Amino acid sequence: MKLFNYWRSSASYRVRLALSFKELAYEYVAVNLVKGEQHEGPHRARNPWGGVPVLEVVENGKTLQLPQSVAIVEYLEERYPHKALFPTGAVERARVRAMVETVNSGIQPLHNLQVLAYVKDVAKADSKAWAEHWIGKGLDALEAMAKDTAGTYLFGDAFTFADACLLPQLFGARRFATVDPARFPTLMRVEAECLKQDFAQRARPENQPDAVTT
Ligand SMILES: N[C@@H](CCC(=O)N[C@@H](CS)C(=O)NCC(=O)O)C(=O)O
Repeated sequence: MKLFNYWRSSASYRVRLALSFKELAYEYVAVNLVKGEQHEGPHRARNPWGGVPVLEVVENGKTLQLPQSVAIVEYLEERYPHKALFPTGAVERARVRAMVETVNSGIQPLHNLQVLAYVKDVAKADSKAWAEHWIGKGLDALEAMAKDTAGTYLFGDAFTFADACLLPQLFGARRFATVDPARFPTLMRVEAECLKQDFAQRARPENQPDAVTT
């Protein structure tokens, strides 16, 4: 498998966490979002939307490219069910998916690079205030949901896809806003727990080959 991704991309970080948790080997291919490589021809062919992550897999002898982190992680879960990222039980799975979507559709798209550029340059609005507003609203919702479901992790005592969305979202949030630990005590506790694990450390943005940390 090849993962086309970028060290600082939160959607890429979700997939790295899933791959690392399931102990699946992959080739890391960097797509530099700051240089705009996501919009260039070769990458557009992999993902017409023009973004990362994209997972390249071989199925029945054919090489395929899968975009969208949630679709990728659901594929990995079905293809490699060991070390499950979802609980058993329809209601339990729905609760995990609800937390995933709170991040995937309720927070991250609203502070993505292209959206912030549009808010600033076309809508002529304060993109920082915009990002802070939507991040705060989404994390408040996640904190409230987690209060009901959390054990060691966001849902019970096993790491799930919800946790693999939380870590990147907090990482992304801190680039734009102050994340007040007192406002999100459950999220902070779960994040600290996850980051004790080697698999999570391996997936962290600063530990990727294309990371720029200076
Ligand atoms: N829903 C998509 C979101 C992908 C996404 O927003 N990717 C960002 C990085 S986290 C990106 O490639 N942005 C490039 C750009 O905005 O130009 C997913 O989960 O894969």
